Amino acid sequence: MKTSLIRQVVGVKHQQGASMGRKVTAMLKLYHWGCLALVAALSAAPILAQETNFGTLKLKRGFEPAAGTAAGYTGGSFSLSAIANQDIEGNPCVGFGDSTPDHILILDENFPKLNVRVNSSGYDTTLVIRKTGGNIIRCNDDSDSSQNPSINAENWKAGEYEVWVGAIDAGTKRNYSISVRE
Ligand SMILES: [Ca+2]
Repeated sequence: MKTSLIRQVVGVKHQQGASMGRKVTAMLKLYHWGCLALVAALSAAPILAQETNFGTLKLKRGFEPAAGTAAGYTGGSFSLSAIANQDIEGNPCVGFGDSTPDHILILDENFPKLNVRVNSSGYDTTLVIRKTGGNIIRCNDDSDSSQNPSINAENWKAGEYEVWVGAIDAGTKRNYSISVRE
C-alpha cells in the first residue's frame, strides 16, 4: 500500500520537474533501503516466544528445583475440554481457564520421566499439557487423594509444551504453584 502510494506520488512529482523528481527518487531509495534494513532486522530477531499468562520454564536435564517452579492463578471461562476431551491415555481434560496457556514449558532435551504437579492449597484445580503443534496431550484433575492435579509421564520429547492450570468451576480465581520434577 505504502509503496504504491509513493509510486503515485513519484508519478505526480515527475510531472512537476526533474529536480523534484530526483529528490523523490532519493526518498524512494531511502525507503527501499529502510525496508531492506527492517527485513534484515526481523530476520535476525529470534523467534518470539509464545504468549503466556505466567511465563516460561526452560529446563535441561538435572535442573535446579527453582527452575522448575512457577506460580499463577486460575480464572476465565474457557473450557479446557476445548483443547481435548481426553488425553492420550483416555483421561478426561476438564476445568476452566484462559485460552492463552498459563505457562510454556521448554525442554531443551529429551526427559525420560517428568512429574508436573499443581498445589492450590486444597482447591479443586486441573492441569492440561499439550506439546505445541502436536497431538500429545496430558490431562489430570485430582491426584493423590487431593483435588490438586498431577501428571506423571515418561518419554518427554525435547520441545515446547503449553500448560494450562484450570479451576473446576468457571471464573474461579485460585492461587497456585506449579512444579516440574524429574
Ligand atoms: Ca482437581
